Amino acid sequence: MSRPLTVAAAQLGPIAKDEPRASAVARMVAMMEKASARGAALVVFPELALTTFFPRWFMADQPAVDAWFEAEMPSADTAPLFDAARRLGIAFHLGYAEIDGPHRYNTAILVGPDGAILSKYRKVHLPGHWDDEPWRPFQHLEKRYFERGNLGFPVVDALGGRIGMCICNDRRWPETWRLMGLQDAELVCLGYNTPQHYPNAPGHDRLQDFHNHLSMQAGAYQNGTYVIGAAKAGLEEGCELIGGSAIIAPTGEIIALATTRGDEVVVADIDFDTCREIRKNIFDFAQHRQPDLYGALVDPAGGAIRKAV
Ligand code: ING
Repeated sequence: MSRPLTVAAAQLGPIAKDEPRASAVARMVAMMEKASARGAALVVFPELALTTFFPRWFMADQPAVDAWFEAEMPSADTAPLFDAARRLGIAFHLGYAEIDGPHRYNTAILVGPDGAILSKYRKVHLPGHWDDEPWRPFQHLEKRYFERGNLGFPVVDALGGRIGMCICNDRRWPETWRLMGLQDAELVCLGYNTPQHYPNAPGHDRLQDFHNHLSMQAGAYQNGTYVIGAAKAGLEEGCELIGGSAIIAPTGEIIALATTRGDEVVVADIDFDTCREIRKNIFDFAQHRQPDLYGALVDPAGGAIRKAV
């Protein structure tokens, strides 16, 4: 049998520091309408999609930091997204900065076509640094502003398939993908804000787009899952962010690709059953994995295997 679904990646162009949430939300609703008109039943938005990528600035004052976070979801500013979901009968994935009591997370949610929150994920692999490093043309203070996610990597039954989520830097770590693959994920939704220039590796500017797709395509292929990756892209407050939003098949092939660095919707028809072509062959986990030999992968010491070599 086949389990078809039409899906969309909704890439956002730059969001200015002083752009109100309502403006970003209006842009996203317009893209939901475009995606719906093209038959999409799910739209994936970027990481921290409601505001500019604020971790690029050092802020000592916690109230100034908290102004970039959402204390409730939905709120008056974000309710139009949930209203559009119900009006259009379309699900969406949204990345945002979450306050949960004394805790702060880089969060993503999956919302159903009835506006119900079906799943929540909090970013586990937080890149960047903790303290003010003014030598950088722009900083990356996710380790300062967010706590490590505490919800694991949930995979839920939704829209006829098994859907997982991750966020940005998570996609670079194979553990992210395998933890969802072990839960039989058939679609992974993710958003990202990835600067073209990475101050720690100035020679890597030319590699950012390649590493973006390499990470998502490898994750898709090695776990037999579709991937929808949506960028916040373009020149945002002086920082050039890559685009390359893409929809990727379980074979690792890119089946839809954004070609601009602005607001852009790309759509593809998927079939969750296609995942079986991978997961019942070269990546049949039950047949071929050797987990009794993988202990070093979760050894907190980490270095044990080096001593063994
Ligand atoms: N952004 C970047 C990412 O992982 C980064 C951080 C860029 C890490 C380049 C390493 C190299 O795509 C976020 N938000 O994680």
